[in-house]
Amino acid sequence: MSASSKKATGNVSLARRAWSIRRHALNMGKVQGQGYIGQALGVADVLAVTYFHALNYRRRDPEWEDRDRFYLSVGHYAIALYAALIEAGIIPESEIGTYGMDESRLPMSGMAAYTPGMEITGGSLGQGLGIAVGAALGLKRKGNPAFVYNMLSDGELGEGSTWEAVMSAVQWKLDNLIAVVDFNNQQADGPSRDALATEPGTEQGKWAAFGWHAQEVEGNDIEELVKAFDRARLLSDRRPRVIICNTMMCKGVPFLEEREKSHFIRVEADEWTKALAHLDGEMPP
Ligand SMILES: Cc1ncc(C[n+]2csc(CCOP(=O)(O)OP(=O)(O)O)c2C)c(N)n1
Ligand SMILES: [Mg+2]
Repeated sequence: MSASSKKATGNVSLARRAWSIRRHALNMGKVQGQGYIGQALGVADVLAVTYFHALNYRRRDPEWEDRDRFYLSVGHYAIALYAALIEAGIIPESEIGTYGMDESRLPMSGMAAYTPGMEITGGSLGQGLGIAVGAALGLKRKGNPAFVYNMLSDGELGEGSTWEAVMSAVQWKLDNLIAVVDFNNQQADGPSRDALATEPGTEQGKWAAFGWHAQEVEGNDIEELVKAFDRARLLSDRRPRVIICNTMMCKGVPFLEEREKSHFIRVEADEWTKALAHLDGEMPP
């Protein structure tokens, strides 16, 4: 792990951060008995590296002008982002019990106006990267050194608007833009690769062919993620960058990992207890 990641995480390891993100997500899911828990468990390692290694932000001043922006395109991943924002100290842990309730700042589908640290309202899939392109261009023109990170899902790679944004980012030489794809190979109806195949070639090859600096990594391997995030940030050419993260839905809770379909899951009351007990038994140092 690099020195900068130690600075960002204090004495807490990134593995422990990811573990806590999973735990916060399960505790929120438990409130409603259902939700997009598979995504939160799957992307927890990526979010730990994002929030505790890569992003520059101020916990007590989430709107600090020079902060790096993190744009979540996938509104239904809100539970994952809330878990990261709770771990980052931007949302108090005491709000977990309000998840999905009327008047809560943590609605099941993310709303930027409700939640500190949630920069955009995603959910209409395929819009996030276009918003990120506009923001990256605006920051550049203002001379602001911040980076824009956009987390998008593999399902969003089937949207034409995503590829318009991909081309625009190259046109504008947005070297302050980093796309992070959560490639869990799942969509609402089944595997993404069955919905719109990438062949011939690979996902990485496709982004590279459009002119992006493209990396593909094991998205549940923290060391690999740290290296890829560092490389994306420190690159000295003027291309936008993408990190395609191959993740496993429900990662970290074996009996949920085995489920064939995890887009939206219902979990019995005793299973939440079982899932949390499993995590408790695996707490990293
Ligand atoms: C433009 C648009 N079309 C359709 C939907 C409905 N929808 C919500 S989630 C989802 C699945 C998209 O794939 P992905 O984000 O990869 O799903 P996951 O990995 O979370 O299962 C769809 C089609 C939407 N929100 N926006
Ligand atoms: Mg998916």
